[in-house]
Amino acid sequence: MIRIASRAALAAASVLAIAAPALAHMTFEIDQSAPGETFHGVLVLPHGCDGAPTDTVRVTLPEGFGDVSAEAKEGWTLETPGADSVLRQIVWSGGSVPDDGHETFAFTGTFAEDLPETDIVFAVEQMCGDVALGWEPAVSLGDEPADHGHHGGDAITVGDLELTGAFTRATLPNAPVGGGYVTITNTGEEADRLVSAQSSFSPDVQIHEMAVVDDVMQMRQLPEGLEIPAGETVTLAPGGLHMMFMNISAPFVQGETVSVTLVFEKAGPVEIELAVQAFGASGMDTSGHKGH
Ligand SMILES: [Cu+2]
Repeated sequence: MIRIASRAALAAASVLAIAAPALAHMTFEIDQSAPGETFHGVLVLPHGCDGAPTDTVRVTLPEGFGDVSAEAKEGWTLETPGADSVLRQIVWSGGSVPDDGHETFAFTGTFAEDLPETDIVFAVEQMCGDVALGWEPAVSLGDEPADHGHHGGDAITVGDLELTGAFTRATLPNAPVGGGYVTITNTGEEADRLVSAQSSFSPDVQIHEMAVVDDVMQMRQLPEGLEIPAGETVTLAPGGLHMMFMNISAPFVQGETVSVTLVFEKAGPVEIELAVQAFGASGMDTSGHKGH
């Protein structure tokens, strides 16, 4: 079904776009709402997929978000869910946003009256050909601002290393792989190195980077591990460096945790708990992997 948003909504989106800062992450222009309220969501593309232009933006709507319409964009095909659709997604496809273009994608809907006053996450998939990036912009339905930090609990310290914000994302029932993300700060005088990782969820947890090969961004294993330079912070995050749980033994379920032991050359082993966030982008976990 194709729907065209009102002229007023388009104008509002354009005005907001001018004020948009260059974002490192995809967030909503306005991320505050409340149960029972109508929400106008304006997403700003932070960048393309490491150089490649964006050709599809797919928003998976959370439970309790209804009466949805979306802004039609010239040069793009727009699909919005019908009233009885099982798959509740808004998809803009067939267009092109260059890597340095901060284009906006806007939609409107209403949050149900009975939703809790917490953060509501919209899973957004940004596709550039075969490559996908996953984003989880959140809207706060309470008094607290929406949390974009993926806080997975308190900081864990091992040797000179401090680990914070450990998380992963829920996987689909038959997904073969899952990702893992954490921020590692080296407060010491010497470089350390993440050499391996082990988890009961996977027989083979690898350390991956994103790299452009023949103009296509791919994930690839870092066989030598990952250096954590002295005095610096290294962030494993969707779209960049990450742990990759190969052949996972069970799906990652939102709200649960996945424990993993990271082994550092100098600091030694440390077990951390990855908080499982909402399902993000299935394409990111598979389409970027060539040769697994
Ligand atoms: Cu990977």
